[in-house]
Amino acid sequence: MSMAGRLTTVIVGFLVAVALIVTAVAVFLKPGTPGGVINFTKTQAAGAPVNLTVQTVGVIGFGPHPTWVSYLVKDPQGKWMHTTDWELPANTVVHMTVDEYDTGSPLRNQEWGQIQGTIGGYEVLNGKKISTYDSYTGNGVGHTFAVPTIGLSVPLIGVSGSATNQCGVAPCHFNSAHNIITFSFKTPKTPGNYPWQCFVPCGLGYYYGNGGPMSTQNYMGGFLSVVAQ
Ligand SMILES: [Cu+2]
Repeated sequence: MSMAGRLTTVIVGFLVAVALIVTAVAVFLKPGTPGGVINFTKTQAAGAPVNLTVQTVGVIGFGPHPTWVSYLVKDPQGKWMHTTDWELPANTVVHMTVDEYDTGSPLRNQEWGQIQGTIGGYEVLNGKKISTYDSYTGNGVGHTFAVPTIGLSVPLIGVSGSATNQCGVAPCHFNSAHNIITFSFKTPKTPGNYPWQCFVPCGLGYYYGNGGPMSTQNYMGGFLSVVAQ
């Protein structure tokens, strides 16, 4: 092969490699589309705690309802997925982290400001333990993470509405205004589908705020699919 031919082969090979890498990175960064269940039962030894990381966003920015509020979840490979059905082992501690990117407001029902059903009865808000949150102070509450059948209810504190670095398209990252909320809870002993939801009527533009994302799978509610170990 001539020098020019070899050079062309090397350049074409290099460009193909770059294109493959760029595509792989783009696919990884783009959130997964809804559907199916994200399985958290295989990433740790039986009986070991599960680490579950989710984010709440004020505007999802893509898909059939780009203006809706939503939850996203980080799958065991570290990719953000737009799926709210999570498979978890029964009778197991879940260490949950919520990256909260939405603004908040005073709660219609102050009961939702109580942290209930977590191990120790508290959540950790940006490194500080709290057992209740007065939504008339600070930035108010954006959403709650609640599993009524196991008595779990955790307020997710909003970010400042005047922050200039609001997240516009999910998945959001720490360069946007956010709060980090952590807490732990134990999954039930009995396998089954346990519904979880947000109780803050955050479906803006819908009747009493309870339509749209509040009543649609993969936005403000989903299931803990609890399976035997
Ligand atoms: Cu909500």
